[in-house]
Amino acid sequence: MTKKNAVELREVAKKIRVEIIKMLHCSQSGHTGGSLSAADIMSCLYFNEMNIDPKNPKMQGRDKFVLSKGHACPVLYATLAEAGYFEKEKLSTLRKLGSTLQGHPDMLLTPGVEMSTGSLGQGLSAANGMAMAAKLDDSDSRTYVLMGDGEQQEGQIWEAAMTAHHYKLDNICAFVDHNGLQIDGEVESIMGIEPLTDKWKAFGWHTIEIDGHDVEQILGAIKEARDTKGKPTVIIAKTVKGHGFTFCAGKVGYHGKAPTDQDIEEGLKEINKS
Ligand SMILES: Cc1ncc(C[n+]2csc(CCOP(=O)(O)OP(=O)(O)O)c2C)c(N)n1
Ligand SMILES: [Mg+2]
Repeated sequence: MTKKNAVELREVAKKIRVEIIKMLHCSQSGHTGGSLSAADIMSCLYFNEMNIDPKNPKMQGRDKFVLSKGHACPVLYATLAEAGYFEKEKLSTLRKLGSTLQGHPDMLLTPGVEMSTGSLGQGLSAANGMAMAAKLDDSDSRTYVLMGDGEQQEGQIWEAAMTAHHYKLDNICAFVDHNGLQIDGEVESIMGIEPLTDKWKAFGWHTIEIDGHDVEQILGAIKEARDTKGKPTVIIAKTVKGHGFTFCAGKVGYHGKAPTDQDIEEGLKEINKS
C-alpha cells in the first residue's frame, strides 16, 4: 500500500472514529472508549507503516498486528474496512448473529485479523510466537501488538515481556494505550501499574513515551522501534479514552456503552466541524 502522510493519516483516523461510533450505535452494544483512544495509532500502523496487502490478507512475509485488548475490535474492524480488507457496509453488522464481525476479533471469521483475542493478557504471547517464527524463516516481517493499560495488570503480559527480551525479539513493537481508565474506573486507583515505563525497562525492553494522538510522534516512535536492534520496543502512548467526541471523552461510563441517538447526532456534528 502507498504510505499516507501525516495530514492524510489524521483524516483516516477521523474516518475510523466516525465508523466506530456509527457501528456501535447500530449494534447498541460494544466498547466505545477504548476503540476511540486507539484510532490514531491504528491509522499510522495500517496506512503508513505496515507491509500488508488487503487484497491478499495472507501474503507471505506480511507484517502482523495483534489487538491484545480485543474488546476494542471496532477500531480494528473500521481500520480493516478503510484499508479494503472487506466492504464498509459490513461494519453495520457488528455483533449481529452470523456476522463476521463479532464482539471480539476472530481470526477464522474476519480477513485481516491475525489472532483471536478478548481474554486480556494473551496478545503479546501470541505475538512472540509470530516474531519467533519470522526469525526462524529469516523474514523481515514485523509484529505489532496493542495492549490496554488496565490490561497491564495481567500476569501473562510480564511472562511474555520476559520471553521477548530473552529471545531478543527486536521484530516486535508493542503499544500500551495508556488512557488511564479501565472497566470500573481509574487504573491507578484499581490496581496501580506505575511506574510503567520503568517496569518495561526492567524487563529489558526499549521504551518510548509519546502522545498517542499525535501522528508525528506515533510515526517517529514506530521508526525508532524499527531501528532498535537486539531488543523489543514498547511505546507507551498517552491517550484519552473516548478521544474525539465530547459525549464520551475521558468518561469511564463509556467503556462498554454504545452511543445513544443523541450522542451520535452530537458526535457527527462535532467531528464534521473539527
Ligand atoms: C482476562 C479478562 N478479564 C476481564 C475481562 C473483561 N474486561 C474487558 S475490557 C476490561 C478493561 C480493560 O481496560 P484497559 O486494558 O485499560 O482497556 P481500555 O481502557 O483500552 O478499553 C475488562 C476488565 C477480559 N476481557 N479478560
Ligand atoms: Mg485503559
